Amino acid sequence: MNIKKSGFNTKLIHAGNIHDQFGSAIVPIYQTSTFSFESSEEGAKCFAGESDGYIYTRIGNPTINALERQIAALENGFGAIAVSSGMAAATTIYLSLLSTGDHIVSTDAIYGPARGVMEKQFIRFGFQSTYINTTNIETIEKAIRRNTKVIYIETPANPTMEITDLKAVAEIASKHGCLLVVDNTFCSPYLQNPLDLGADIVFHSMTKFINGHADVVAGIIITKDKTVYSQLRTMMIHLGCNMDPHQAFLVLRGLKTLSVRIDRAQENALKIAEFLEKHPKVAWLKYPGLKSHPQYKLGKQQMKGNGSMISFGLKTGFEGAKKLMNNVHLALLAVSLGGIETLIQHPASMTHAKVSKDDKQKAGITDDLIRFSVGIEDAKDIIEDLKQGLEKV
Ligand code: LCS
Repeated sequence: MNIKKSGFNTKLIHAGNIHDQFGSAIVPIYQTSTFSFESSEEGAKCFAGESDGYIYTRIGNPTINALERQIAALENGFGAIAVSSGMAAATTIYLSLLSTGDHIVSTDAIYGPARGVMEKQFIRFGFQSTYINTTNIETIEKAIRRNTKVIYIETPANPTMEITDLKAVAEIASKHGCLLVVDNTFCSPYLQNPLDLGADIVFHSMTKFINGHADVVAGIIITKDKTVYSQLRTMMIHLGCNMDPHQAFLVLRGLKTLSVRIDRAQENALKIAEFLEKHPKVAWLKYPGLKSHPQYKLGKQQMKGNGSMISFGLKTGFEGAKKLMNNVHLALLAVSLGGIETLIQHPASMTHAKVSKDDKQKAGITDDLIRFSVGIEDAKDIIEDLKQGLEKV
């Protein structure tokens, strides 16, 4: 059977599998740091790239490679590089694609540290960055400079839920000779495939939907072509931000149920978004599944589902948000997202706390914004929890 031609769910169950001497149904954990060679000649061939035998786990490992093959298949990419976290994916990409004096244009409302590392750390290496609202395509084109090498998009954006038109940005990137990088964490490969829309590189914090069980921190980068793949893999090996085999095993296990988890979570999310939007204490709400979302139509075109992330604000602002967060019991007051459990958090004081007040304001990360990651519990219980919490506001 040609797994590349099979459906998404079949790929989820079978794409990464290996055929070992025991007929293992599931990819085992090859918990070894190094691999022995049959002979010195064979060892030399492995190092010369003339044999694909394993050498050392930082460079490659059967459990990790199984996960890489599987995610590359799900994103329709040439290959994938598993790394220790989503931030390791972002920094490996920055360090691989940028040299001193190069410039990047990026979505302003991205995961806080992915912006912070550029503006506060990599500025020392001469990397330049401009953060803008990428929902406005003209703004992107205006921000491009002679030295712009990369356009970096997060859609839907964390935490504003704004959606950027990937096809339109891909056209601009290609016109200006830039590489398009997309952080696809909020969708997972089940809901959005940026490489099919023209992106060059996609990455995920697998800590979120892909693993989905709030027990692993991990990341992965997928590329459309071989040259960029080799460049990124070499950087990962040199930085040493490889994944661990046990981590890969857990992600492989979580991944198998990606579609059933997301189907359930987004079914819940729609009910919760409808409940919140009608609630008299709610001032505004952004959820891609509701017509009130400013890019509702675009979301329907480029995403295969609405996802399970909601952002909203109360009429009582930050004071009300604090009261709600302190009075929900089922939803955990915690950062992270995309897991089986419902989470609530306050981006302005938590995930995006280090973004300056001014930049937060410009990016729409307002003080009243509450981010809600809907889990797979019963929707009625999550709604009941919110209802009683809102009564205390
Ligand atoms: N990209 C996005 C969109 C994220 O939401 C995160 C983490 C990362 C990259 C970084 O991934 P990590 O290194 O944590 O695996 N987002 C978090 C959040 O919103 N709350 O806690 C972590």
